[in-house]
Amino acid sequence: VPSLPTPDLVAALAAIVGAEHAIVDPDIVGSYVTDWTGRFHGDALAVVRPHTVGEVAEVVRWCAAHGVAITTQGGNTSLVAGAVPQQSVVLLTRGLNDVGPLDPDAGQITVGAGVTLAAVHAAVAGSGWEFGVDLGARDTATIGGMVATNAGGIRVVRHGTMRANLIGSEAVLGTGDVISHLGGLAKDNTGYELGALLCGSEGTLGIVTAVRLRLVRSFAERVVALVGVANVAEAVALAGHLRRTVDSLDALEVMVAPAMAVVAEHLATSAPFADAGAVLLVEAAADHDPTETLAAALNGREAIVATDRAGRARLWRYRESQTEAIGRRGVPHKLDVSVPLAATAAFVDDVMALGREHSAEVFVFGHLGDGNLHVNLLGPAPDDERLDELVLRLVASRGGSISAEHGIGRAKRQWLHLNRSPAELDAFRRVKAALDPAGILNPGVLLPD
Ligand code: FAD
Ligand code: 2HG
Ligand code: ZN
Repeated sequence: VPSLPTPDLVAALAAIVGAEHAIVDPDIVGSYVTDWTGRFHGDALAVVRPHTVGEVAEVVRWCAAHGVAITTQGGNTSLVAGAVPQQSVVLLTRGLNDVGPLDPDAGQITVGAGVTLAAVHAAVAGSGWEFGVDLGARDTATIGGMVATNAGGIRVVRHGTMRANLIGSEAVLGTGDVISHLGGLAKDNTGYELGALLCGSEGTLGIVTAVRLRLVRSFAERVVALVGVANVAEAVALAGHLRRTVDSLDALEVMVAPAMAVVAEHLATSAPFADAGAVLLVEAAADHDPTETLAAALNGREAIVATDRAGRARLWRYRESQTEAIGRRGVPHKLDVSVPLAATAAFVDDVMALGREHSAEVFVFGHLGDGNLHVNLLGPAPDDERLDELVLRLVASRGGSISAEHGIGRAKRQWLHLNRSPAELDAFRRVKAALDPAGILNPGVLLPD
């Protein structure tokens, strides 16, 4: 692999995508080599912006033939440094931005991989359908990146992750071959589900160029409630009760007290439920106002409730501003984990104790309905991973996953063995070798060396 863009590389990319989309200006290239948190930095040979699947395939074929690595980048909102290049060409997918049309009877839409999540929501708004996946980075994260990471977000408790909402896909494999399955049949058992394999593959098997999304019916009425509880154990118990009794449950999030305090400070407001050990954010959505159903399930607990759009958004700010609030305070180490619900309360206690022992600030929040906690550590230097290691080993020892939704990226691949057996890792490598025989797609991401 060349360490500088060679004239051959530049000329080849320019011939495929046009000179204005084959970028080697160091100032522009330099703006694509750092991750969203500012913790991880890389370097790139060039940036290439294809606008069609054909252009993507030609770029991949040229790079495979010449041993040049490609790092695919959508919105670069990865929280595990998955889109940070290392001596590679950054392939930007944002030019793959076709949208629609929406099939109103099937409840499906085909979109380009570079379309942002917010643009998908906007495209289906008012149709009676919605896209069932939503997350805080919606204005920047792309659909291709979300497939590649099998993104989760705030509606998984009702609609599942990207994998459950993907009905077909088109992608360019590491060979340059195009696989396309966008027909949108709800039932189609004709062999391997390659789209599902691409979900969570983090750009290591193929570059997703377009997807066919399954939509869910939209609901006219929504209610959001913030509920303070004494501690995480009570939060887990209440979450279970809500999942059993509220059929319109749409989101079930948690903020443990220090995380709530930091976001309240960031929003220049006081934390609701000042004495609470944790706060739940609950949303229900139905055809008829679900407030009474939710109130009955909360059974007299004190709650702050909003049904109008602005009021709901005000309550969501306590949850959705967590990432920004912590990022303003320092460069975080992000550990996105899931533990069995029964182990959640003890896990949080243990993580807090580890933080105290290592003089680190620990902020815990996340998608409690899915057993997914975001552990953010502030204090350790960007390259000091001792505390990360202790937390991830604790997760694994309690039967949890070291990555619930953000993926492995560059940040966690040294710990993948905590969750995956040698036989599984061997199977991963054989799949990789079959679909990307030259090993040019996202080397250094997901798979350990
Ligand atoms: P990138 O960051 O550009 O890339 C992510 C990975 O996918 C990389 O490995 C990249 O190489 C690969 N990739 C990108 N596009 C393609 C493609 N077309 N084909 C193949 N590989 C590709 N994540 C959640 O799951 N749930 C959340 O609730 C959530 N909330 C977030 C909130 C904030 C404020 C932020 C900053 C991030 C959040 N994330 C969340 C993480 C992030 O938004 C998701 O991982 C998202 O799926 C990344 O999309 P992206 O387009 O930015 O991908
Ligand atoms: C969220 O759920 C995101 O808000 C980001 O997944 C989590 O910042 C984080 O750690
Ligand atoms: Zn999350």
